[in-house]
Formats: sequence, structure tokens, C-alpha cells
Amino acid sequence: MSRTRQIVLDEFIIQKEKDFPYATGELSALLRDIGVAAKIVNREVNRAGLADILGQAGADNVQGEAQQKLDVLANNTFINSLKTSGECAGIASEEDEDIICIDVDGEKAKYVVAMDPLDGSSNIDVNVSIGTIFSIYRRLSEKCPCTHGDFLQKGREQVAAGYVIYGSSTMLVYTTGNGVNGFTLDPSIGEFYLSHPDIKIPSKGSIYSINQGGYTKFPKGVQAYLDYCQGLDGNNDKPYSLRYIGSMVADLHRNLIKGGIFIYPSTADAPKGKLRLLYECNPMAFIVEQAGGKATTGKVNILDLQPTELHERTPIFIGNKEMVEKAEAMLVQYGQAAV
Ligand code: P6P
Repeated sequence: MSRTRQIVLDEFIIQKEKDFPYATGELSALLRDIGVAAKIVNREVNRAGLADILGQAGADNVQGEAQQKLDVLANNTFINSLKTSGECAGIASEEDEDIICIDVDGEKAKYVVAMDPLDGSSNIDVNVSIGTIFSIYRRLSEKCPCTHGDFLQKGREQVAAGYVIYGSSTMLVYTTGNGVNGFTLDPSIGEFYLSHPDIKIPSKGSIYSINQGGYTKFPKGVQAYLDYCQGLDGNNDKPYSLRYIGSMVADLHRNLIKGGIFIYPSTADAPKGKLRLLYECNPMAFIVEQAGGKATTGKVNILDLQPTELHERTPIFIGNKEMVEKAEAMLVQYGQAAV
């Protein structure tokens, strides 16, 4: 019998449960709890301008960045939802200096979650798309409390990763290693409907995303690639379009759908770049690789990096395989050291 409506997130998760090599339902429950938290944050994001949530919460996060009130709300919402799930043994959040261990009574929880609860928060007050990014690992520790080692696993070890984009519509996009699927929220009934099944990044792209303002500080190879994208070096008769929102989730979601490359390179001031490995680059790399794309540091696959610190950063070149490899070739030819 053909379906009379699109499948919703919870139904999809249960149906796909058979895809998990260790299908026992805990990961499904965890993904559902993330979906619940996303709906709550979506409600607050959508009324941010009205609920006196705009502006700063008066505190700084571990990055030394002024926390926005929505940052705090999103962080607390996801932490509370993950705590009640009973499936999560611990959390590493961009907003918290150290890991949050959850002492789960009874059967020990199997998973830990690394997250950026509200990515792109500098865009909150100007009503530009922002997002949540999450990464799920099987815990390695045998008993509570969880340890840093549970989180300092290579991105290749992720069992699931996803993002929520709070934009013109709110979407949840995730992978468990069997392709990438996107769900759009119908706020009138509070359900995420499967709207983008089996997302694949287009094989060709003509969008490049980078904060061009940093050009003079970029490695020579990045400068050469940007010149190529703009047709300045005479080797590209169809110059690309520059699109840069300043929210990693928004820039990557557009490139995932339309094709393109996103670059946040190293600079002399920031030799490891700006974006965090655990809860920005690894989950996005897992998603883009599952969608047929590629994500590297300009040299090494992001998913193969061995993390040593919770909040460590890495340069990232992510998007169409062809575009990433063209950028890598120019880094080799012209130099990838930060100038
Ligand atoms: P810049 C947002 O603060 C963020 O962490 C990412 O979402 C975004 O891609 C990047 O920083 C933007 O950084 O230096 O271009 O403002």
C-alpha cells in the first residue's frame, strides 16, 4: 500500500534501526531525544526577537567568545534532553570547558555526544540561519563516569552525526553511516518529515565559501586557489560564485544541496584554523563523506585525525571531491604553510 504521507523522523529512525550493526534501540532513542531538543530550540530561535533573548548572556564561553542568551538556552536544552534519554553517558559541548559526565543508573549508557549547541551564534541578532551540530560515539570506558578518551576518538569512529539548521525552515540532517537523510520540521504539528532522502552532494560545484577578507593571511596555496575560483589566474573561464554566510551549518548545508567547497584555512595568527575538530569538523566531514564528498585539512582526511584536546581546532577544506582535490593540488604546488 502506498504511503498517504511522508514518513516522520521517529518512524524513519525505527525503520532504519535494522541498519545499525548493533541495533538495540539505544541509538534510535538518542537520535529521537536530539530531535526533541531541536524542536525546543527551534521554538526559541523563532521567537528570539520577541522574548528578550537577544543580546548577550553576560558570560564568556571557553572560547573566550561572548555567550549569547540563545547559546546558553540551546546548550542547556540539549544537555537536559540527552540527560533524560538514559542512553548518553557524557557530553562534550563547545559551551563547556570540560566534559559533562552523566551517571546513568542501571544499564550503563553506550554513547557519548559531542556538540556545538548553537553554531554561528554571531548571526543570532541579525536573523541569519544558525544551527546545531552533533557527533555520537560509542563510549570506550567500561563504567561511569565517562572519560576524555571516550570523546578523543577519530572521526572515523563516529556512529552517527548530524546538524539542525534553523533557517527559512528548520531541518535536521543526519547520517548513521548508511547515507544522509534530511527532515523538515512542520512546526504546526511539531513533526520532522523526511523531505530530502539519501542526499548526495552534486558531483560538480561552482560555489566557494570562505571569509575572503582573510586573503592576505592565507597560505599561498589557498590564495592561488581563490585566484583560480575567481578566474584571476586565467585558468578558469567560468569563475565560481562566492557565498559566505558565516554559519558553518548554513554554508555547508547550501553546498551539500547545490555543490561547492567550504574552506576555513590556517593563517599565521591561527595555524590550526578556527573550526573545532570534535563538534564541527568531524560531524560535518562524516556527513559530507557519506554524501559522496570529501573533507581534509588540505592534506589529511579530517576523519583520520587523532584528537588530543576537546576543543582543538583544524583547518578544513570540505565539499565536492573534485573541488577539494583541486584546492589540495594548489596547496602542494604553491605552499600550504600559513604565511
Ligand atoms: P569567521 C561561527 O562563529 C563559526 O564558528 C562557524 O559557524 C563559521 O563558519 C565561522 O565561525 C565563521 O568565522 O571568522 O568567518 O567569522
